[in-house]
Amino acid sequence: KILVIGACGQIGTELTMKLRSLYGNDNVIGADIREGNKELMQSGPFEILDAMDREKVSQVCESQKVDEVYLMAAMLSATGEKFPDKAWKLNMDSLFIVLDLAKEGKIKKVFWPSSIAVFGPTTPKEQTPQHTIMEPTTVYGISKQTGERWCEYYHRKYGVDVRSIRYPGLISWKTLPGGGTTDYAVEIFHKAIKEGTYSCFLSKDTALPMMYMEDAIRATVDIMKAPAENIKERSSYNLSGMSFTPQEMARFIEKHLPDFEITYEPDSRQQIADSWPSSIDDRQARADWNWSAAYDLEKTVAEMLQHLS
Ligand code: VAH
Repeated sequence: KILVIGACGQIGTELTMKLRSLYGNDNVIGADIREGNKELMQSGPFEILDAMDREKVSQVCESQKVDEVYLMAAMLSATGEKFPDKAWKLNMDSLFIVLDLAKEGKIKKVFWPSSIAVFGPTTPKEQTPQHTIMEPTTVYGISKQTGERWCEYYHRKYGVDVRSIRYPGLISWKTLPGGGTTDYAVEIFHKAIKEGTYSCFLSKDTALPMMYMEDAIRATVDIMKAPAENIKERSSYNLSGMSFTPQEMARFIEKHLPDFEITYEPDSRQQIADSWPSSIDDRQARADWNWSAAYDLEKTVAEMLQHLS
């Protein structure tokens, strides 16, 4: 059985639905601190679960015969800067709980999401390499960098089969983002359709690595399906979808909605975005488990507007 912890989140919701369609609704248990949307709640088993509750997580895995855990619960970059201690505790406690279950042989395989947030202002910004300087400046980034080190340690020392992807900013029409710095790339569509205008909290030329959710979900399923011997990176894999600025995204939206107006009012999230890369080199993921992105900016904008209109 598969357990998705954080099943009601931006990635978790779509990931749970995809896994249910692939492996059978009853074989994928969704779990989160609160209930999710109707589609998620009605399509398969669900548990109210605190990702930091070691006893309860262990009890759910045992009673439901879980052998794979996707740990999608986390506090993201922007919210993490408001509640540093909570972000560190949630992001790290939950990871140790799941890694320990694997170490004790209670589960067989773990997926754990990392992020481009592991990179910092001293990291090369263009085509950021798989192995490079990482001096993250957000609590979220520090927790993801540390988590990567622990995943590699548990794999090397205890043979834990944990796999990880450094997600870029993710864009979905089915789910809303939760407290990230890249959330503008989703909010902009909702505002463009409802109000015809959007005040962007990043400056017009802030280029960031981004990815359409369908690509991110496919990558997650693929890395977990790959033979263990192909997964050479046991910290986390760079993954690249597209790279664009708010202005470039606005231009593509204007092609569909000619009257759309964007203004720029950078807030505290600008400093976070400025510390991150503009584009990512994902050659190793392509080589090791046959990854390749399918969505570019034009296709993403068309799909988002089509589904949200
Ligand atoms: C955030 N969307 O903004 C998340 C992600 C790459 C960014 O980690 O914090």
